[in-house]
Amino acid sequence: MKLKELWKERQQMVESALAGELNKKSPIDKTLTESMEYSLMAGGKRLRPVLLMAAADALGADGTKFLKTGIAIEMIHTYSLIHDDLPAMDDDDYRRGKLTNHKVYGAGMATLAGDALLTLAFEVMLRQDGVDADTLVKVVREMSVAAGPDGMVGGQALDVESENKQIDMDTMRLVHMGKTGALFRAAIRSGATLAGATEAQLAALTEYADKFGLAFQITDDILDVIGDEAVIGKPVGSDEKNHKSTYVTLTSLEEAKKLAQETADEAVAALKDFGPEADFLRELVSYLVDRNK
Ligand code: GRG
Repeated sequence: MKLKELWKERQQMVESALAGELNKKSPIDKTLTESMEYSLMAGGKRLRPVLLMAAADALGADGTKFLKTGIAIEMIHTYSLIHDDLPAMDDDDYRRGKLTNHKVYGAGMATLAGDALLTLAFEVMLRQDGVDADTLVKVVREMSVAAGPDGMVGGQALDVESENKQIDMDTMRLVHMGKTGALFRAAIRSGATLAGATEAQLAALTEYADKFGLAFQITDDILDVIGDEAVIGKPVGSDEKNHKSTYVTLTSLEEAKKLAQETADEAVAALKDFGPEADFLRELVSYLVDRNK
């Protein structure tokens, strides 16, 4: 099956499984459920669950068996977006093409919707069937470390502290490794762990994940600039919303494009010992670097 078809098929599985989790609830508070559903079902790319399943596929397993863990990581990701958009953080009005959660439900309810998605994610994860308890504990640990102070929240905190400051490349890398990289890494390592990866396979897939995260971030920075130039004619490096340092502002547009391609090639090279079962992972990283939104 071609990349786009497989991605679409898996995305649809994620959509149904997420909807199923929310429908099951007979909630204490209906508005909270609505607010969670509003952001969760707002049509993200579902990249993290798709990666989780693809990592398991790469080891010859059927990745769809691990859909439950996939939707759990999507819940963690959605929580982070809701909180990132809050007035106390980025104060954004739009996300995934819709008004942000706090614009619709208020900052208090949006905070709670994020909290609820984060905690629900761990309960859902523990309902992953077909794996032994030791494996499940490893996955839960992987996810908690990735989402917490040594991962996503740590990266976000460093980002908040770096606002309106000139930061160097090392600090920016630390921000991205936490904010963006940690969940990609957890998605791929969890999929691999669920599928029974050996130490060597896990190490290779971790290398792929880290290169994937970096290539994704550099591309995001490039698209930010290209989008601004195309839409409002701003010159490169002039996005002063938060005086943010990006791969483009710290190097140049050309350098950033080169780095994104090199990093994507390194991600593919990390999979050299895998067979055709890993083709989806190989194609996905190239597709993301070449994307235009
Ligand atoms: C509030 C704890 C906390 C963390 C926030 C995710 C995040 C950290 C901030 C969002 C801002 C941002 C642009 C982060 C960098 C990359 C990123 C996570 C982009 C969004 O991911 P996609 O493209 O989004 O997978 P969709 O909507 O497709 O799911």
